Amino acid sequence: MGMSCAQRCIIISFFRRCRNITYPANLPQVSVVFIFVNEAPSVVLRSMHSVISKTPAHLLKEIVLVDDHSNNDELKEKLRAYVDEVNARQPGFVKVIRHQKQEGLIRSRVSGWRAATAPVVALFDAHVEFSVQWAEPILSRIKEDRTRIISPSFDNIKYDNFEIEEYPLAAQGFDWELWCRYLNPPKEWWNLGNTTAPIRSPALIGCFVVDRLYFEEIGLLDEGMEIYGGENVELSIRVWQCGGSVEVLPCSRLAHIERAHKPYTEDLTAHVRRNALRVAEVWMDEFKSHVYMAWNIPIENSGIDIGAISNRKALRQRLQCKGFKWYLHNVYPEMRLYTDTVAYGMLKNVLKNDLCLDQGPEMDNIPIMYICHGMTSQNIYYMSNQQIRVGVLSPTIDDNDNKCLVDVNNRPRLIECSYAKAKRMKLYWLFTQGGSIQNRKSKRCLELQGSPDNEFGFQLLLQKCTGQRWTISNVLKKTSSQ
Ligand SMILES: *[C@@H]1O[C@H](CO)[C@@H](O)[C@H](O)[C@H]1NC(C)=O
Ligand SMILES: *[C@@H]1O[C@H](CO)[C@@H](O)[C@H](O)[C@H]1NC(C)=O
Ligand SMILES: [Mn+2]
Repeated sequence: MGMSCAQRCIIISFFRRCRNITYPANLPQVSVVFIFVNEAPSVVLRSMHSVISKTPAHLLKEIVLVDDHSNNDELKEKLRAYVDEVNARQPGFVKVIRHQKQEGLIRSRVSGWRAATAPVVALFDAHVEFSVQWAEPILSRIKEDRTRIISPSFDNIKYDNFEIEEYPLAAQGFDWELWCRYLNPPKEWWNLGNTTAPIRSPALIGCFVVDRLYFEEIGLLDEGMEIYGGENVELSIRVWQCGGSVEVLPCSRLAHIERAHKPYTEDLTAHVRRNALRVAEVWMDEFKSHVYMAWNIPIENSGIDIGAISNRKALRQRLQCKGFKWYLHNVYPEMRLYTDTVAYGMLKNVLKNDLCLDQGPEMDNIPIMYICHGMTSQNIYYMSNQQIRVGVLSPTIDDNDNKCLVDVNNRPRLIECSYAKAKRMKLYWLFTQGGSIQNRKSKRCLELQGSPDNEFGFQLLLQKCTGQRWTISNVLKKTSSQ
């Protein structure tokens, strides 16, 4: 991530201003929980050293280490030696929880919380480095209002050389697959002209600090989630919809190693997807379709077992939470909505059922037919305004717009929808399930030319309609070509 001079200047000046803020003397104590599985021992030790040296001793009640069933013996030995040494000076200061079987990140966070005893609990990864005064701003915000859940501002520690790379100030959010992402801080925050002011945040990217008892009242984390992902989004939506708030503090900085390989499994995608569907089903009301659309899976009979969600639904009922529409409108207005989707999924020509319309090489803007794999380059969305959108669902208004299929001089091309619309290009298509795809203005049809014997021999083209037919995986409402 590159950074302009302007951003560097902001960082330098807010550090100076942050140092100038004084915090109340009687702040609540914090328990810092580190979760890990097969982390390098030096990295866990570094995180512990760092929190001890950067937190005033009277504020740091204890450190809780949660080892989610690591199979690394060196890790166990080295940690034991260090923990014994610290505890010899300060009995009980470091608590170690070892899971007898792997519980995943989500239940590991909850077991760290269960072991914690301070009024405030910080739930962090074990590959972080703290900066001076990371704790004071957070503890004073929570002391003022215990329903605030708080994230420090993140910098990156490069995993290969441990250099710290400063990141610009950001709020935290997610896309429609519910992967987390950084967001530009909201307009109201910029308008304050105070770079040390708290940044209202739609979500948390993962590490957070919370009042210990409030966290329980609000329902901890969704322990029905497995392995990794989605829990941070679920917590954030829940806290907002049920009366609390989430914020990022510019004056509390944490550097975090963005690892090349996450633990647990090679590919976390299936776990994130399952957990995301739980969030969609419990919290997102009529907008849950967006999560299914983004993952390109059917809403009914998705074939994915998301486990029981009745407890989480009962929690929502008990806490009398607001709806997701309220959240989108009031907390995450940057999110793009796709409520006018008519059909979505993979788009196939009946001539050749194993090829799918695909956005092709990212920079080309030329759609192709490619072996069906169902990943985001083959996400197709047919909208009620008769646009055909191709590729990943653009999550927020600050991201590039979606690409639309356009007839450009008789050739199929992909062009940003808003641009194509502004330039009055040919971006509207008549289509019903199992029918042709015909451009409304040029009257040409999207068709294949080539031999069915050679799977790569097919060309995608626009031509005088010969009656070729197309199907899309999921139809949401009755398709209309009026
Ligand atoms: C720091 O605080 C002092 C006294 O409150 C004030 O005079 C000074 O301008 C402040 N400095 C900055 C950089 O904000
Ligand atoms: C800026 O925000 C900080 C942190 O909330 C606050 O202490 C300070 O008073 C604010 N400064 C101004 C000029 O409002
Ligand atoms: Mn991490």
